[in-house]
Amino acid sequence: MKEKLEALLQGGLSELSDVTTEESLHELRVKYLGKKGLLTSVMKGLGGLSADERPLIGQMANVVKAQLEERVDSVLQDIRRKNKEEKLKSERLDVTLPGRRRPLGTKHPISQVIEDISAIFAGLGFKVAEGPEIEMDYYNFEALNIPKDHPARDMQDTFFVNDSIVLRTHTSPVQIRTMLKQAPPVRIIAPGTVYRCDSDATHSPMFHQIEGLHVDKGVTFGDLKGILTIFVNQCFGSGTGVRLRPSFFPFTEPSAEVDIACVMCKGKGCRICKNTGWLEILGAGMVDPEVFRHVSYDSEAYTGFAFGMGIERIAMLRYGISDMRLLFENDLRFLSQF
Ligand code: 2NL
Repeated sequence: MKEKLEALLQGGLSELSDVTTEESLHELRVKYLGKKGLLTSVMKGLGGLSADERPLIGQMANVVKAQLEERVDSVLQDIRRKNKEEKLKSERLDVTLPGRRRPLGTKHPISQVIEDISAIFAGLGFKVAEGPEIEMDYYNFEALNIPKDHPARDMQDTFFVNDSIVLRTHTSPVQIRTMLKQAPPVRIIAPGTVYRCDSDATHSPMFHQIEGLHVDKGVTFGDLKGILTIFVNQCFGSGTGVRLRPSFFPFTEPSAEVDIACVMCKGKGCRICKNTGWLEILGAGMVDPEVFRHVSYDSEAYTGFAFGMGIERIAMLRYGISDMRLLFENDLRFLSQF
């Protein structure tokens, strides 16, 4: 029995030295020290021993048991320590690594141009005014002296919500609303989205405009020309040529169309300016007394100038964009260039 116990101890110790997991350690403990384990089955032989051998072997069995238990405990500590070390190693985190950068967005070229133009006019004392995009026919047409038989009033050109409500076709109704709310002097610009029932390579059914209005005592056509010249020089570069041509709008009298020297060829003539050397960028004029009558301004006491320009056209000239549709497709390859 002594030999059996010794063999059991050696076998146990050697098996324990190869154990690497808590599960297999548990299996070994059961195999050697469990209720139906190897040590128990050796102990069952105690009954067959003589009275003087029994205590000696019994004591020896207790020592073997204690040694195996001690070893099981220390192997368990080793396994747990090793597992913890590995876990810490695999979860190691370098807090000094730089973070992942999110790509930054950019402003849409239309927004950029609206902001830049607004800033130029802010410097000239103009306040920004806004109004609804769904507008009364009265503010969009009637108050602006646009007669009932005018082509702009046709279903072909205007989006009608119903008989008396339209999607605004220009931002002029914002200025009408402003004049109805406040007495002169008025010095505002009205940037915003407008709608026309038209869609092809050069027309979008939704586009953007900035209009300006200045009403006070003694405002002249010379003031209009002065303000527009300053604007053109700040927007397209100082020294940019400006010319006014006579024109007609129902809401201004006299009216003019404003050209700038071609930004591409500087007036020499090219494809962009169709060899004229000039680019039309806005319309303007002195506010028609009929408009003042609709907002109850005294046209004997007050005069005013107004102007309007399309943002898309200015953005295209400024950034060299050839097709207006690019501005509305929201293709990031295009938009991220600005
Ligand atoms: C153009 C021409 C223009 C106006 C807009 C205006 C507004 C009021 C009274 C009088 Cl409330 N006029 N606006 C005046 C002249 C021209 O726009 O070609 N726009 C793209």
